[in-house]
Amino acid sequence: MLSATDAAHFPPPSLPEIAFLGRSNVGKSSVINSLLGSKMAKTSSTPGRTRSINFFEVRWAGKPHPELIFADLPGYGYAKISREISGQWPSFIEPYLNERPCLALCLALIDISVPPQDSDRQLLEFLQSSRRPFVTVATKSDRLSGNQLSNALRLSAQTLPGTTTIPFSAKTGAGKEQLWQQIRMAIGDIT
Ligand SMILES: Nc1nc2c(ncn2[C@@H]2O[C@H](COP(=O)(O)OP(=O)(O)OP(=O)(O)O)[C@@H](O)[C@H]2O)c(=O)[nH]1
Ligand SMILES: [Mg+2]
Repeated sequence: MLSATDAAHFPPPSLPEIAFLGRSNVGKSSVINSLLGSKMAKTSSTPGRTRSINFFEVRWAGKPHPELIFADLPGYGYAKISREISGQWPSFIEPYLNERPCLALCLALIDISVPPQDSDRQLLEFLQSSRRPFVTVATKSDRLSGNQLSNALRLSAQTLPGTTTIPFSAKTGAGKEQLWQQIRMAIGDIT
C-alpha cells in the first residue's frame, strides 16, 4: 500500500486505476476490503479517517504481477461538496481526477440507507463534467429491506439520472460480483 498527498508521490501511471469516492463514512474503505477479501484499507466509525490517497495494488490469484490499482480517496465530509472542493476537500483530489492518465473508472459511493444528499449529487455532477467514466455504488444496502431498497434506488435514480447504480453491502457481500464485472469491463478485461 502506498499513501500519497501530492502528485509527486503518486505511483507511476502504468496500471489501470479505480478510484473510490464519496462522503466520509460512506463505506469506501469497506468496499475495497470487501472486493479484495482482506482488511487492507483501514475502516473506522470516525468520519474522515482516510486523509491521503491510499493506493492498493491488486493481483489476480496465481498471477505474479499486479494488474490494477485501487485508489482510496479521502471522504469529503458531510458539508456541501462545493464548499469542500474549494475548501477542506483536499486540494490534491481535483487535480487527481482531472489529470490522472491511468484512471479507468471512478466509483461514486452513496449511502443508500440515508436519503439522497446534495453532496452526492454534486459529486456526480462533478464527475459528469470531468468526463470520467463512473459508476454509482449504493453502499450499506443490508440496512434496508428489499422494498425499502427498491424505493431508495428508484429515488436515487430520479435524483441522479443517467447513472449506473450497483446496490452493495460490505457486510453481506451483495453486489460484489456485479461491481467486479464493471471494474473488469473498465480495464478491458472481460474474461
Ligand atoms: N451495515 C453496514 N455498515 C457498513 C457498510 N460499509 C461500511 N459500513 C460501516 O460504515 C462505517 C464507515 O466505513 P468506512 O469503510 O470506514 O468508510 P469510509 O468511506 O472509508 O470513511 P472515511 O475513510 O472516513 O472517508 C464503518 O463503521 C463501517 O463498518 C455496509 O455495507 N453495511
Ligand atoms: Mg476510509
